[in-house]
Amino acid sequence: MPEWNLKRFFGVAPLLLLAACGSSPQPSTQTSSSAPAANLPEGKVDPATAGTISGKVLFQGEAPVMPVIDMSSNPNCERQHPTPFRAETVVVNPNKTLRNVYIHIKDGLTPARWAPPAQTAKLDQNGCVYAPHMQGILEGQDLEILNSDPVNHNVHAECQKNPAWNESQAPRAEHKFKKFSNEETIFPFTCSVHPWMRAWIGVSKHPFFAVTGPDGSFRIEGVPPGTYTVEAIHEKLGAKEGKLTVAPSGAATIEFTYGS
Ligand SMILES: [Cu+2]
Repeated sequence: MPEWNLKRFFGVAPLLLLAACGSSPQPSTQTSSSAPAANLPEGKVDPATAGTISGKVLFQGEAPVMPVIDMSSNPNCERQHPTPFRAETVVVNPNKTLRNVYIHIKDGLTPARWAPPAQTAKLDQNGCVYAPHMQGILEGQDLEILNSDPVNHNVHAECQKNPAWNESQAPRAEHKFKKFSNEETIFPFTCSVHPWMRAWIGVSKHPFFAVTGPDGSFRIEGVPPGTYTVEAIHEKLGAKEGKLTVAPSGAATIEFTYGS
């Protein structure tokens, strides 16, 4: 399971990222904070006062049954899935929580320029499925795109706040390295060869984001004390937000509830 953590910033681990494949893109949702970047102070975390934001994304009602993806048009894709692969547009975990929800601080942070981590984020194409299905990256962070498959893919970054691009990638070709300079939550990656392939990326100005995993929980470490608007964004079920206050060295919690 790919995992990106914020060790560089906070010395603690973190974020849950999961692989999958989905369908039906939604319009991008743009976050609010926008300040001229060049003159901003460098973002720093003071470990003496930093706190955490954690919580869960719940799902009420009957979990939708995702369709099995028909990969019969390409046996090299199909044979990589011994059991039928289902779309992961809406993934409800066994504990009635929702996976692949992008959570971020939408508002309330002191404007700052956060340096991207040296660590690359990764997006793989494996079994003709993008993995991870949903992830967050920082503005300016390298996104390393792999094709682990024996087939051609065509990676299409369908951004709106960043220049969109569409490039083929041959089987086990050299990895692509891409950056996104503008905050954008969230936009899809598609593949022009395999219409079922879809991943989502949230580009953040700051490192305070997470993605819910197989237990529906999330945790954001190293948060400066303050009062924040926290937003949850699901690719199909949309955005929700809530407010909370992180006390010095405090642990704030928040829950979001979606339903069918
Ligand atoms: Cu493809």
